[in-house]
Amino acid sequence: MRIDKSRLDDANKKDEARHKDHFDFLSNQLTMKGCDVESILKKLSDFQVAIPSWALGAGGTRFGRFGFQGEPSNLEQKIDDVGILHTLTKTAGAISLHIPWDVPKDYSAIKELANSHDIIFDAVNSNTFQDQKNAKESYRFGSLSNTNRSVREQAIQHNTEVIQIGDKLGSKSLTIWLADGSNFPGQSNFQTALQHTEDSLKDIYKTLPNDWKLFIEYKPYEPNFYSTVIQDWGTSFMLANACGDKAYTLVDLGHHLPNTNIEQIVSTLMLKGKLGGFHFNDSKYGDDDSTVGSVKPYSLFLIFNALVYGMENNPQNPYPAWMIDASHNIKDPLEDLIQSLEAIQEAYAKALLVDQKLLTGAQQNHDVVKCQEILQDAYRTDVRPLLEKARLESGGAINPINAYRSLQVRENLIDERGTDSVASGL
Ligand code: LRH
Ligand code: MN
Ligand code: MN
Repeated sequence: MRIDKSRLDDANKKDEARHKDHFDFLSNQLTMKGCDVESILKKLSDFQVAIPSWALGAGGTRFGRFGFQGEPSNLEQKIDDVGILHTLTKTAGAISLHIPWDVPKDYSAIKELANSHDIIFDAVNSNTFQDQKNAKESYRFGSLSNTNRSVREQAIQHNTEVIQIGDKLGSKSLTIWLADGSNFPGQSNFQTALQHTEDSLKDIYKTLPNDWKLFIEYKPYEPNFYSTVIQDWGTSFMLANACGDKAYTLVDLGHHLPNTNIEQIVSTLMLKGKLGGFHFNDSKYGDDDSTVGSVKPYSLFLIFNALVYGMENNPQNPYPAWMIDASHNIKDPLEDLIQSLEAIQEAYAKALLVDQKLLTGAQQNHDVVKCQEILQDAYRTDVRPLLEKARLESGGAINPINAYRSLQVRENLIDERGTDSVASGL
């Protein structure tokens, strides 16, 4: 289904007067403080976040999965769903595919479909954490780190095939996340596992087209519960350096032990020009993959403050690839993604309000109180009217959740796809 522009305009009419009132008030306040509102609006509309093809259906846990009616059951329907998100939010202009969950059958038809929704193909993701049908070797004891050469070769080969698939779609990056590790002390030799991983990554890197990037994702635990080969940003950074200039670290917000200072990691990586990609989600305990900003919105703001600083001051770092990596066990996945997109834009807008010059001055004067005041003044500002304005000017919805509900998008999807469609993925 596609959202009809005139119906969206009608939905917006209900919110228009309130929006104008709120925006005018905020815009005056910000202008009086010396903010350039127009430039903030432009940055907000330019900010696009890729939607992972695996987040469009209901996720699950090892204890069970509760399906969601009207889920997309093929790649075409997933792209249509991202189209819906993009029409409403104007922030979801890209999709990220996981291979082999979402291998296109007809490449030109898929590209045409994505194009018709104004969607591009962001990073492609390889999967060596599950055994694939008819595969010769098993990843039970690891993939790129496996002690068995033919398992490593199969995993390397899979990654080069993923690059070829991405290349046909216009993707420009490959994300590798390895589940490799061990479950029990003594099971694996840390040095051998790391060396094999580095050698395998270098083999994959050799096959990367010149204008591509390789993103190396890290994670401290799960599915392995004793050790993970690429457990932290330092290991990823080291491996990226060993591969070369086109290799970068990818930060997934859920892949840190509790209370890790992620904004500091972001700053270090950007200073060294090695922050390549970003996976947004939120968590209370571990890799919970909850809605972005639902648990720790202040942390998200502090991370964005580091990102904005890096984007403005670190020309050595490429513009990062943004993606949501979340899973929705009980919510409507599309509503959840709309909430995530809103939280991302909100944290970004707040970070853009931080007066960096004033902050640097306060830091140099060791005025600790002032430093905190500057950050919290930005954080406490209700920036939602800015988001509404940016969306409205790009042709989206003033309030995407309200529009989604009043246009009965889910009901229409259920009519089209039925009540028991099932999405592929986790
Ligand atoms: C691992 C991860 C990684 C995978 C995705 C499905 O936890 O974050 O990015 O590709 O989840
Ligand atoms: Mn991830
Ligand atoms: Mn994860």
